[in-house]
Amino acid sequence: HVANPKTISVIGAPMTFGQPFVGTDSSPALLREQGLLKDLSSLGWRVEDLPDLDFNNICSEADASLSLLGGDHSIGIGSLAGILRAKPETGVIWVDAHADLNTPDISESGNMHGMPLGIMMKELVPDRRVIPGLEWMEEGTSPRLRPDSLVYVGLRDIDKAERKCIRELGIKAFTMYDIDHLGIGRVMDLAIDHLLAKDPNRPIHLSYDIDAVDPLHAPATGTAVRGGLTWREAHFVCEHVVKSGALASAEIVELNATLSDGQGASETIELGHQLIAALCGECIF
Ligand code: Z70
Ligand code: MN
Ligand code: MN
Ligand code: MN
Repeated sequence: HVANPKTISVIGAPMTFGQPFVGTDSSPALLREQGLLKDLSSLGWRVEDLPDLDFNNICSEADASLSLLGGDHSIGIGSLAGILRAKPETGVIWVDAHADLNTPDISESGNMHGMPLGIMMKELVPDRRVIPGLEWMEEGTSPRLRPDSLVYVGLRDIDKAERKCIRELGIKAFTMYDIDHLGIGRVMDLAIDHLLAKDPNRPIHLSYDIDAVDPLHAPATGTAVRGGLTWREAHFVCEHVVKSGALASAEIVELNATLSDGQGASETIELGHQLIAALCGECIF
């Protein structure tokens, strides 16, 4: 369990270049304006508020042990690179409607936010330095994510080539079908077991794309897909990962307040805020 007082480092990652819309860059400020940091302090955390990342100097690798506020999901390239460099044994739970397992070769859209996991897998991109902007990812010093160190939760919009990669690499994937079939409780038990069965002490990184949640609750995002997580399922994912005691870092991404009406935007930002509070132990007794 979380032994307080512990320090949580919060970093804004106002990235938009991974997809076609502006607006994801305002989300760190919007979350801060809603009093996020004060809430985390009142949950008993010592909060270290770090300055937003500067994407004019684009290559950056995240520090470990932190909470990142996206930004689009292409920030996952930097966060995974930093986290795996600090703790190579990290397991990743990727909560998303999408698999984000494309590579520049197979992507149908060319959008980088659909590629962070593809870029981390040696099996899919043997040499990342050939990708413009990723020259800093030297082989040997910038670790990879092993396919068995990843679990998906919430998938429902997978590209054909991604589907093939998930099958061939044997990546553990819980789709919305599995959540309907087994329930979110069983799915999260299985997801955490998959990562911790062999190494109960490894850290977990949670990468939470707000589009995993049903557009009813999170309409302000670039690629809303119907049939997503309910309000409670969205929270349960966070609460259960916290309860495992293995959570070391998390990011929340793809909040875009400009892509909905005022009410939809504030509901989406508020949900993001609540999910981060849940990750900090708000509802755990
Ligand atoms: C598609 C692509 C994606 C988020 C859309 C969509 C990827 N597979 N990710 N919205 N967050 O363009 O690669
Ligand atoms: Mn997505
Ligand atoms: Mn699609
Ligand atoms: Mn995503």
